[in-house]
Amino acid sequence: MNIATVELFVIEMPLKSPFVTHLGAVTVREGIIVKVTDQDGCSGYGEGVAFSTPWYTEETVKTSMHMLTDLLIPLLQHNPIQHPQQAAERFRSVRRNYMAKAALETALWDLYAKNKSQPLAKLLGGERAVIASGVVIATDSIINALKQIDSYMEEGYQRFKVKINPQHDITLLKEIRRHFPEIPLMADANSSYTLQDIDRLKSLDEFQLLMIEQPLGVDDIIKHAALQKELQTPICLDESIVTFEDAKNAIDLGSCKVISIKAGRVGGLYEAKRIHDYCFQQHIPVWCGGMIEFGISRAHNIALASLPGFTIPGDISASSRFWEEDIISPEVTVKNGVVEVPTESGIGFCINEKRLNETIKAKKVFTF
Ligand code: OSB
Ligand code: MG
Repeated sequence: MNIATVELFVIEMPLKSPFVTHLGAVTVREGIIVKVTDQDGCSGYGEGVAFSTPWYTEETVKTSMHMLTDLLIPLLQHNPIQHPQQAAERFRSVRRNYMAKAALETALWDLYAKNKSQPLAKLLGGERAVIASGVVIATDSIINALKQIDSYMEEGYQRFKVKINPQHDITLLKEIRRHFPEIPLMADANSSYTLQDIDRLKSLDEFQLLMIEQPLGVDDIIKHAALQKELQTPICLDESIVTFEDAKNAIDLGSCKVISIKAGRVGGLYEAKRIHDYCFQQHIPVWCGGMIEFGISRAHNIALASLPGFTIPGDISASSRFWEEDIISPEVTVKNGVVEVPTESGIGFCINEKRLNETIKAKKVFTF
């Protein structure tokens, strides 16, 4: 891979409506777009999915920019790589900082696939022509949750996820089940419970949730194993799984029955695929998580979710779920509950340059 330049763009866009969890509200999304261009003028794109503040993981836009600028991009300069996997392996000399790594690594995958004239989905081993689409409802108002479910049902979404916490769970789920007894429903706790809440968590079994996502500590796998033994509802881990080893340990210990895979959370597509492959072999279903992302990361998610082990609809919604206008063209759309996997090479979407330019706050260029 003959890299000529790497460009970083810090971008910012308001959400159509606030995304509310017990950890706070996201109203404006900052992100990083990585553009890697080779000596033939071909470009690959990646997206850094860390937030402005460290509410979901420890990374932020600023820490990602530091890692990319001062450590990760220099690891590629003067020492070319042949394949994106080599970048993933080389980045192991930098501890953690998975979202920063994924921003650059995913751009390399797009470029590599384009150079091979192959859809990224195919290159990763994807087999699906379409992927099932789910959507997240993140509001502290029960009325709004019901209204949102109603309108997302009309848009055809196949699976609904609500954010819960010990102050906002039983009443919310009761009301949802009263209005929508049959919908495929799950709940994401974003680590808001402890083992002391075990009776409360057990009482959620009556709502026939597909799964409960990350009920306990962000880096716990031990207590989740104890909890899973007591719950009928399958536990899905999100925050706790940041490496292949975490996924293996969680499965071996019985800490979860499902895993949400996010390329950003695990350092890129190479690690995401390794986790997928292990889960597939162990008959642990996986689904692709979301990060309130822009179109580039969304496109990478679509490619990843085309792999055979992604048997549960993920948090891959339409561009219009969050944005007035996305930075890719065409935008991601959901029709009859599915998103089409592009057949063009790379991520299979073009950049909406006009929209991207409107959103850029800062820019850095690195020449090789
Ligand atoms: O916990 O899955 C999560 C968004 C940002 C950070 C963490 C999470 C989420 C979501 C997915 O719930 C939202 C989406 O992009 O659809
Ligand atoms: Mg989650």
